[in-house]
Amino acid sequence: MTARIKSWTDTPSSPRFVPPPGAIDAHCHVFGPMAQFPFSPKAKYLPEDAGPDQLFALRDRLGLARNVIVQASCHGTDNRATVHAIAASGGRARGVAVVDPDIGDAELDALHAGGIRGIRFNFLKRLVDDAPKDKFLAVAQRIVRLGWHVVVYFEADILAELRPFLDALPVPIVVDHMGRPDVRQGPGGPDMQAFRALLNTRPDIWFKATCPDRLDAIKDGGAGAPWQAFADAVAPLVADYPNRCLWGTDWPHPNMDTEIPDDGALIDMIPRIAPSAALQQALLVDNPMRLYWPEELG
Ligand code: 0GY
Repeated sequence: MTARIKSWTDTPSSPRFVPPPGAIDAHCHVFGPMAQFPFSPKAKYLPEDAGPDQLFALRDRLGLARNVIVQASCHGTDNRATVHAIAASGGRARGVAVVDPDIGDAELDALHAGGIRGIRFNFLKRLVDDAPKDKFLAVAQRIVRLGWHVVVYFEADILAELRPFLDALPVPIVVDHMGRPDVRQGPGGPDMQAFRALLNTRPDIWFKATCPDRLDAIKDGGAGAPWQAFADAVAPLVADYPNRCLWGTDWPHPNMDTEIPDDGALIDMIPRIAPSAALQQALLVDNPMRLYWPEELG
């Protein structure tokens, strides 16, 4: 393994946009600290420590209220760092785990008690060695009783191949970064059309309108911030599916060792994909509350 990567900035700009009260960062991670929570031997990248104190300081600085911490691939199926961060949040974080599909029911119950509300299936070959669909389906059956959902991370070029698997999932589905469409194709491009077709297959598929920095990167031919291609492609999706979208920073931006995004600029993207107060309230508060803190909604 090579040197540890630092993928975030310590000096984000101060955003102009003020999120509504109760706004939730529904896609972020923690790394370590490594001395306490070692990374997986199978990790494909080795990050510097990015622990809960840093995450919650950023939350406050950006005007956010809560976090949904998604287990990052560098921690494999050892969810201790994620659960530790949730415990440190004083009720202001919940999480999504990555589990060995053979996990026992008692361990699932313990994760629930620790604030986990979903499991993540990662199909990116650069991040994981294998993604066994049959085992994923079996463990998905076993989280039905907990009221959890699955978070699925895939790239647009395998969406067609994944459709039977997604159709068979017995719980709600949240798609990371909209399945990584090529936003430069525009809002009506083939990737967005395919993703909309997926959303139209069932009403319980949600998406994260996240990562302009990944999907509209300068190195891939994008203009960089202000990420206009992302705004053009994603705003219509949020407008058409206002009750199924989530938003997050993706801090500490795993693997973004070049073009590290400015978290303040990510906050200022929000009104460009959700221009009205009603859309902002749905994207940032009401939708993630329904998935992660439903008991508070009565
Ligand atoms: C993301 C994206 C990435 C990494 C991970 O678990 C992870 O390591 O999710 C990526 O490299 O695209 O959502 O954090």
